[in-house]
Amino acid sequence: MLLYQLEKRIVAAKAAESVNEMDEKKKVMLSGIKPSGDLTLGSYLGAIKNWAERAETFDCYYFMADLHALTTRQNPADLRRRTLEQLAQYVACGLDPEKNTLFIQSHVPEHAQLGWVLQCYTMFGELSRMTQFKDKSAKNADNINGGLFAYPSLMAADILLYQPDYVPVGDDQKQHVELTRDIAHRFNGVYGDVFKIPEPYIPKVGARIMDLLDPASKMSKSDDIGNGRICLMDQPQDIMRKFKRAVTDSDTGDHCVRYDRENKPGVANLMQIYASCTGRSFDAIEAEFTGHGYGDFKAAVGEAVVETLRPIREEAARLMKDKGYLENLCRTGAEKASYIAMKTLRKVYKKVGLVPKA
Ligand code: ATP
Ligand code: LTN
Repeated sequence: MLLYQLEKRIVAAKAAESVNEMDEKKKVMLSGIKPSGDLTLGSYLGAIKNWAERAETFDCYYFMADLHALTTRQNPADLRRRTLEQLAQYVACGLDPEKNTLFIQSHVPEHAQLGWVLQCYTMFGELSRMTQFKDKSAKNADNINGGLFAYPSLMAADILLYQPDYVPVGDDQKQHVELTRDIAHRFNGVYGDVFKIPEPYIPKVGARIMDLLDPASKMSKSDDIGNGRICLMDQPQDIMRKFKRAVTDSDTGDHCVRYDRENKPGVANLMQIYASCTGRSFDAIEAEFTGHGYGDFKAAVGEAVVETLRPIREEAARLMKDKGYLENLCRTGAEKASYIAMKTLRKVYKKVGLVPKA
């Protein structure tokens, strides 16, 4: 009997080992969003939706980039609320905490620590060329702080700590991931192979959802105008109202709903949103709306968005009421993340010549 139990344990241990081996072989994916505003349809279609679809095939790390949010002035109470709300929304959008490591950036101090080291390996000229820095400095002319400028070095640290293979981002963040690769190459060039060189991972559909009232600008969560963006927690009637007002063009023919990013940016954006929410191709959408005007089309897009966001809004609202669950989630996530982050930071500190703590 005893022997039988022992054999059973050996079989179980072997099975666990092979699962671990499979896990070890999984490619690593990592990304973050700063809680600088309420998450939008752009955050969902351009980022989180794609993340949720990768959990089975990748070892995934997703975090709330709260330290990054400090680069623009935040109201402390709002920042706290939004950080936890974002965690609830990650889960509601389908990021299963059992399959993904979800955590708050400031709970893993290695991000700030490696961020400093990597600032010393990022050139002033490189940081000056970053489009996001130029955009944000123009928008926050009275607060062009050092953090805003050095932001990409902290982002490089966020990424390189976990040695990911892929970093899924919208196309506005591609430049930062490319700079991360340059920083990693530079560091490895001096100290040997410390960092894995990550690839940006840009979704084909939904890579850039534009503002409904200004299709030349990205739908952004910290843009305070409001009517051109759809937030994940928006009520159905507000979503429908915003789509009704969405900017199109003066085309009136039977084929006014057609994909032409350059000449019909408003319509192209609505088609992109509709395609992302329904899984239909642009050709199928053009066929569906042949002979229809923009009124019908905008109502259909609005309804598709309402139905896409309904379960997310309801689940996020339910989770927000369970503070204990959310706190537990970020504690476990931070513990898992710290384990990997500490290993990388220790290696970096040693390489650059910092004396290890006794
Ligand atoms: P902010 O307005 O505070 O700068 P944001 O709304 O631009 O923020 P980020 O935190 O910069 O959002 O983006 C988080 C992730 O979501 C990034 O990978 C970004 O590329 C993606 N993303 C954000 N907005 C959109 C959008 N409108 N379309 C597609 N992807 C988006
Ligand atoms: N800079 C990103 C948010 C961000 C991020 C990251 C994304 C911070 N750290 C690491 C991917 C990987 C943004 O503004 N969207």
